[in-house]
Order: sequence, then structure tokens, then C-alpha cells
Amino acid sequence: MFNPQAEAMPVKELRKLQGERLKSLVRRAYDHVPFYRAKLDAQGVKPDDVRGIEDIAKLPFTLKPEFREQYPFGMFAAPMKDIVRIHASSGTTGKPTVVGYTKNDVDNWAECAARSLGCGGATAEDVVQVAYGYGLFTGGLGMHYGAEKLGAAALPMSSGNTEKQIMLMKDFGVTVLCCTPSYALQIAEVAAKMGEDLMKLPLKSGHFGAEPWTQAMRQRIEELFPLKALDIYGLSEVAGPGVANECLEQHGLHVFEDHFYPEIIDPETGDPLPDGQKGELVFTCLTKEGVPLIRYRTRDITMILDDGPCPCGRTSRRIARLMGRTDDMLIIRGINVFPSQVEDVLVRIEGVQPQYLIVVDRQGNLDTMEIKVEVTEALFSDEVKKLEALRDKIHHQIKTMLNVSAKITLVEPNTIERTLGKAKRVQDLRKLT
Ligand code: DLL
Repeated sequence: MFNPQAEAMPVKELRKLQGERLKSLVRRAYDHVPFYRAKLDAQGVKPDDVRGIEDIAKLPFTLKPEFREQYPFGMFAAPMKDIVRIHASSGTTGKPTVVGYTKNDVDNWAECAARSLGCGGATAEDVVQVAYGYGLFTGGLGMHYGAEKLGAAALPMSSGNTEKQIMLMKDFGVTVLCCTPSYALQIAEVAAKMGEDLMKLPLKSGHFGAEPWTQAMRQRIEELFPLKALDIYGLSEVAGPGVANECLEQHGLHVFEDHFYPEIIDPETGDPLPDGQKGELVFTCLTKEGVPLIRYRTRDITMILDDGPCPCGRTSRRIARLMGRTDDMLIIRGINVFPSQVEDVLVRIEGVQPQYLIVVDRQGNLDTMEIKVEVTEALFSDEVKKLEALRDKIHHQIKTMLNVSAKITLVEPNTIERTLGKAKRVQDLRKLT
């Protein structure tokens, strides 16, 4: 364990610590974020009403659209002089959700990412290849700081350039790999083409997440790499990677709950559900200063396991592998995409109808996204050159706004199936959940 004192803390002590931290969190949010003050006032809750962790159920939920409405800095509880890092994740339309971190926030996040790596047995001796994207996305920098905190050597590869990834993995004696599970499979495929035998490498653990994956994918990865494939979960609003990670038991992800308090609720009613029951995962960030988060509804579906303490000795609760989402967010090659973002782009382009279908598939190990778009009658009978220009324009706008390259197919008016109720905008052929 990276931090046995925190990770194996007796549960009673942990609950007490969580209660103390919740009290100061609510006070901080109430005093510094008008959004929270208004919400707490509307609910009739004052910071002094929070005496222990059991009072958490009195607090209002925070929703992603509310977060986004505060764009860019309305959720910040600390002045910009104390903010040392800004990340962002895609929102449901054009504007992203913005998170700011103080020095302490970055330290705590690095601590949790280091604990995640520790869950796979990594120590200061290890060389950690970080093949998550670096940038506004939290994957790269999150695991990078975690590796450094652990005292390991961080190799900041970012994603892509797969042949070089493989060359350095071999030449530098990489022992820990961090990337999306689909990218791990892609690395294996390229290695096979290069004639490299990955099974000869000194790899021991892999921390794969940022997108849904399955037990079958785990088995496949473990057949292709000589490592234990572990599930890592996180989200930018809460911190980034390292909110929870599987230990070597590979049975549920330990939530680092001295920082991130988990609840499972019924997504319809908002009522808390008992352990062992599937529902929506909600997080309260007990220590965050930059952007305090109270009962944030992640839209991710999972359950808190109820099968007793983990043999690894960590006392934190574990969540099951993520089982889907309550909304329509797609994750394409690790990038979050909402159909509403696609719609937002299309409605601004002349000549297209607001009728479209997003078809997601996986070819080999790579996600593909095709957007079928209806064009207007007038345009459809126009010359081919014009249609091609329109297709390129849509492709470019989607790439710019969503950061995803999509195949654009223009179709005749009235060819996309109309439904009586909610329009069906997505066809996901990947079968991942
Ligand atoms: O994906 C942070 C991250 C980076 C996690 C690297 C793990 C590794 P966001 O871009 O904000 O942050 O996306 C968060 O991705 O709400 C889930 O729907 C999904 N997700 C993340 N990890 C997993 C996982 C990062 N292990 C959203 N299994 C979350 C399934 C995951 N889905």
C-alpha cells in the first residue's frame, strides 16, 4: 500500500474523519460559492446542521448541467491566485465543465493516483508508461503526478505514436502501463505486426480505465501482456483518474473514500440505495478546495459491494465494475461525447436537417463513429462538389468541437427513421456493457 495509514484505517475512524471533512467542506462551499449557498438555503440546510457523515443525506445533489451553467469559474471556491491547474471535460453542448485545483488539490489527487498505482503493487522502483492523453483531459497528468508521488519514474508518452510506445516500453524496461483498455489492445496489435513479443517484457500491472470495458477484455489483455489488468475509475469533476482502483484481488474498485465519499442512489427518486444494489454513483469530494463538490451525480451506474472486507487489507468500500450510464454519454476512444453536442454542431450548419443518427462501432480495437446526416431537398439535388464541401465542413466542425474524427455520411431527406416518441439518435454496436 502506498499509504497504509489512510488505506487501512479502521472504518470507525474513517467515518469520523469523513464527518469532520464534510463539515468543513459544506462550510467552505457555503461561504465561497454562491451556487451552493443558494442551493443549501433553498433546502433549508445551514453548514452548522452538518455534524457527521450521516448528515450527508440532508444535502442537495449537484447535477452536471448545473455545473456547466457556472462556466467558466462559477464553481470555484478559491481565488485564482490559489488555483494552480485547470482541467476541463466535455459538457452536453459546446461549453466544457471546468475544474480548478489548488496546490493541496493537486497533492491530494496525486496521492490518490499513487495509491491507485500501489493497488497494483507499484513502488518507487517502477517505470510507469503514461499513455493516457495529456492536456485538458485529466488522464495523462493525473497518472503522471501519481507516478512521481510514488517515487516511480513517469514516462509521459501521451496516447498515439504506438510503435514508439512499444519501442520505449521494451528499451526502458517499463513495468506499469496506464492507458485506456482499447488502446492496450491496439498496442498489442501493433506489437504483433512489429514482431515484438510483449510477453517477454517485465510489465507487471496495467491501470486501464476512462471508458467502459469488460471481463472478456481483461482476459484478452492479460493473454497479450504479462501483467495484471486493473480497472481504474475517475472523472474530472471529482479529480481525474484515481478516484477508485482495483487491487490485485481484481474484485471491485477501492474508492479512496477519505477524499471521495461514494453513495448509490435510485436515479429516478434520488433515494439512497443499500450496498449490493445497483444505482447511480454520487460523489462528495471531502477535501477539495478549488471546486468543492457536494453529492455530485456522476450518471455512472454501479453498486457498492456488500461482501465484507477485502483480503488485501484496505478498509475502503469497493464499487463494482462500471455498468453503464443513466444518460446518453458515449465514450469514443476515451473521449466523452454527448449526442447533444453533435446536434449543437449540426444545427449551426446550413443545408442540413436536424435529423441524424450516430453509429458507433469497434473495428479491430478502435472505436469508430459515423454520423449520418439528412440534407435538405434542394442541396441533395445539387452538384456533388457542393455535397462534398458540406461533408468536409461537418467533419471539421465535429473535430474542432468534440475532438473526435467522425465519418460523415450525407443521406437523402426523410431516410432516417422517425420515431413517435424520443428520437433514437445513437446506434452503439460495440456491446460493452
Ligand atoms: O475519464 C478520468 C480517467 C482518466 C479515469 C484515466 C480513468 C483513467 P472524464 O473524461 O471526466 O474523466 O470521464 C469520466 O468516464 O463518468 C465514466 O463514465 C467514464 N469512466 C472513467 N473510468 C471508467 C472505468 C476520466 N474504469 C467518465 N470504467 C466517467 C468505465 C469509466 N467508465
